[in-house]
Amino acid sequence: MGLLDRFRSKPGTQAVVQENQPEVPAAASPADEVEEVAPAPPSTEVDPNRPHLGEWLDLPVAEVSNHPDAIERIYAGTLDGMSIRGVFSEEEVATGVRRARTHADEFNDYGKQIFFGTAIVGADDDRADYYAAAPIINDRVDELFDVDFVGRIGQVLSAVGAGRPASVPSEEGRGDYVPITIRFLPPDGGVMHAHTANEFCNAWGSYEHLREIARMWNSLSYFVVGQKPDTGGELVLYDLMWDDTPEDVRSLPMSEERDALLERFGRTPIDLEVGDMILFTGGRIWHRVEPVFGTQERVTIGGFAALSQDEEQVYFWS
Ligand SMILES: O=C(O)CCC(=O)C(=O)O
Repeated sequence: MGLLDRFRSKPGTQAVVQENQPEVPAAASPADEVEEVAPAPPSTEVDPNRPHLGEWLDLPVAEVSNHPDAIERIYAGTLDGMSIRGVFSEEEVATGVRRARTHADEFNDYGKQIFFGTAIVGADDDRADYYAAAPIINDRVDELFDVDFVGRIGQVLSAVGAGRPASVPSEEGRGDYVPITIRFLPPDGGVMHAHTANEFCNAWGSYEHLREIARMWNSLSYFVVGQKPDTGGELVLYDLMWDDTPEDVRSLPMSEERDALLERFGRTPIDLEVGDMILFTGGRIWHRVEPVFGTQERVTIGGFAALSQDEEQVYFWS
C-alpha cells in the first residue's frame, strides 16, 4: 500500500467539512471578493459531458507577477491552476535530486511511491510521528540544493498571492512543518491514484492544526518536476470537482477501482518540463499521476499551499 493509498473517503466527511468552513472576515482584505460557499451535497448523477475545468495559465516565471490575484482566483473557482515555466533550471533541480538519492536510507518506501520527507497526509491524528520525522528532511533541505529552493517556492507563492508573505507553518510547542517532499515514482508502474485534497484535508485528524490556521477548503497543490520518466507519469486533471463527485466515486478509497470509475469523465494531461512548477486547486479538482514505465523514475518536489485564515499570509507545507 502506498502512502497516498491511505487516503480514505470517510463517511461523514461532508459534515466535517461544513463544520470547518472558514468564515470570510469582515475586515477589508485583498481577498474580499473570494466567496466561501458551503459545499453542495454530492450529486448521485453527474453528466460526464458537463464541463467543469475552466481557465489554466501557462507562463514563464518572469511573468508570474502579472497574476497577483491567481491564488484568490483559484479559491474563487475562476482559475483552475497554472504551469509556471522555468522556476528552476534543469541543473538546479537535478543537483537536488542527485543529492537526495544519497539519503536513500532515510526514504519512506511505500512501493508505488517513495518519499524523501514525511507528509502530513499520512500522519497519525496527533501528528507526533510527523514532527518526529520532519527533521529528517528539514535538516537537509538547505544542503540538497545549491539554490534557496524553499525560498524560491515562497517567492512564487507570494507573487501569485498578492504579495502576501509565504511561509512554512509551525505548531507551537510541537515543531515545524516540512516545506517539501521529494517524491520518486518507480518506473515499474509507480502511480498516484486519483484524489482531491478536500476529501482528507477537511476530515482527517492530522490536519486539525492546519484547519485552525489555514483555509483548507479548496486548498492548493504545488510541485516542481525533478525528473521526467521515459513513459507515463503525466499529471491528469479530471473534468470533475469534489462538490459534484458522484457517490460511487466518493465512497471508495484511492485505488485502481476508483480510477476506473473516473474514466467516464474528461481528462486533461498537464505537460511539464524539469524545473517547471505547477500550482493548482488540488483540493477541488480530481487528479492522478499516470503509471510510470521505462527506465527512469518520475521525480517531483512539492507540497500543498493555502491562505491563512486571516488571509494575510500564504502557508505551504507537505
Ligand atoms: O507530486 C506529484 O506529482 C503529485 C501531486 C499530487 O497528486 C498532489 O499534489 O495532490
